[in-house]
Amino acid sequence: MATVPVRNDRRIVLHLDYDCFYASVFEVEQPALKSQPLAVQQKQIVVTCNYEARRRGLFKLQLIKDAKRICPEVVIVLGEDLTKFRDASKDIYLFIRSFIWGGRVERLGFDEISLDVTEMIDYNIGLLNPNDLTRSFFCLDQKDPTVGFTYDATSFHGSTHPFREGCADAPRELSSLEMRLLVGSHLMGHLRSQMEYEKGFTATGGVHKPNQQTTLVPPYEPGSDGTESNVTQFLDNHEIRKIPGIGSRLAQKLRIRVTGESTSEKKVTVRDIRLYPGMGPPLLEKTLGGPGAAKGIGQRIWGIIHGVDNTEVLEGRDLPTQISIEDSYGRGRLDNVENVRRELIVLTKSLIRRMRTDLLDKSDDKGQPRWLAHPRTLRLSTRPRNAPETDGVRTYNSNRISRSTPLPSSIFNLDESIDSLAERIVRDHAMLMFRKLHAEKSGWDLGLMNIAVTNMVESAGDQKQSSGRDIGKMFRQQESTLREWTVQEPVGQPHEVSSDEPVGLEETTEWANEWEDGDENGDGDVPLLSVECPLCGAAIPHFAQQAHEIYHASDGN
Ligand code: TTP
Ligand code: MG
Repeated sequence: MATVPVRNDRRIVLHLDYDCFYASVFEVEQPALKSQPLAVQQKQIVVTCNYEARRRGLFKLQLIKDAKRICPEVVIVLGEDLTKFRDASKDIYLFIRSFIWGGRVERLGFDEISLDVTEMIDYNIGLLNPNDLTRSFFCLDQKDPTVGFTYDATSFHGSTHPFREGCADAPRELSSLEMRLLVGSHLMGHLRSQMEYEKGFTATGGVHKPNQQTTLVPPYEPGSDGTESNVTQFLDNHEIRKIPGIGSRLAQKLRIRVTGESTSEKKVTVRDIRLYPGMGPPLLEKTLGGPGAAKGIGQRIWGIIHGVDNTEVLEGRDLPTQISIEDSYGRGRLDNVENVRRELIVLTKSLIRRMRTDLLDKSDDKGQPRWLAHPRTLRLSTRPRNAPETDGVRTYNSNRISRSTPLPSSIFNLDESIDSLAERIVRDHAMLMFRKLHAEKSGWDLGLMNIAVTNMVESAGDQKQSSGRDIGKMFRQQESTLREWTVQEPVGQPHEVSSDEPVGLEETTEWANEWEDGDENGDGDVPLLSVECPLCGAAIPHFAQQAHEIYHASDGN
């Protein structure tokens, strides 16, 4: 059998998932809602509901009409406008990040964060007094030993899996992985309580929801007597789709591999995959690899189903790497040019509004607001519907096609109204891209359109221009050399649908380091665009440009 990947046990990474996030945003605004069953509606769907509603039988992604039938007293609020969720998400993220040394705090979507707290744990392990663990002090600030909280280091904060009693009479080796996890569990407890106290939001650490935390304790390796590791015991019965990092398309390919059926809806568990004859990284690579798949996907998924994920938690950025707005359209709604143009204007207005919210620094109230970053590329993507087959069945096309063009600099003009800017950008740019994607005047029927600004370049701050050269600007001047390009996304597993899948209006702001499932979000498949450095000629992907600028600025090369 293939060997299990080696886990980096030096790291302690905490993971937080906020409870019923969109619903909580409304509850924080109006606390009276807390005691009522509350559902958040997008299109005809409950995107989330609070736990009072869940107690009465409601659940995420239920149809509104079913929710009303099951719980007629449900309070329904509209959640189409994502602004308040985005703002709350950013606020909580910055709050949590302010506690963490080294800033390795990564947002995964709106309501999940990973925190690499290794340095804080190592330091605090060093402060433990082995003779009196019950009155330990967790120091949150190396410069000020009085900042922190007291805790009992003889037992875990929250639950453990499997259940573990405190260890007062069975002291652990202080430097052991288990002790480090124990100290980490207290930090997690502190962060969760601070977040609730200061911001009004509860979160779950680990798996048991809501407002709880669980530490999966060692041993993480199988015993010499053949006993399974706690990781395997925990993961084995889970359906593969439930494992973070295995999205719907990967899960479908795995199901087909294991069941031997060309389409399969059968429940397949982690154990089914793990013990499938011949299973290991090469077979996973063969099953899941291919155009558009992440490199080394076999190795990565093999690690994940063994509970090993050594992906680094990267430092969060304050600026997104791209912003995109999309909507889905029922059959027949986007089958002529005039409707397309009208919808593009709607999307482009949202896009400009979002750019002005996320990319403008308005803190300097004396002068003009300043653009913190300039995206350089405008991208249009569409998802055409497949024509019906000869038997009349229409297969679902999950592939998007895209075209990009340099972003017109007029989009940064703050004197022009959003309405007139949007009309001009659609007329002069988006419609041209659209015609290149769909040369035929009709005969297509689009299920989705997405307009995005990508290829973000942060504006050089004053301190970074010490060499007198603004190479950020020089990079930007290369816009003219950026050629248009078309991406055909990799072919997924088409599945038959009887009606259009209900998808809400989606605004996506992508942050560096976003978890790339490679399948849920079409954007993940678009290759990174590199730009030649005007000074040294190296090909620099957009996310590395700022670091490269600093490199040149600092050594004077
Ligand atoms: P989740 O973390 O899946 O859900 P949640 O935070 O509401 O509930 P839980 O307590 O179970 O974690 O998603 C976070 C938010 O994302 C959720 O509040 C609403 C939104 N969302 C969508 O927009 N579309 C979706 O398909 C899902 C599942 C969630
Ligand atoms: Mg959540």
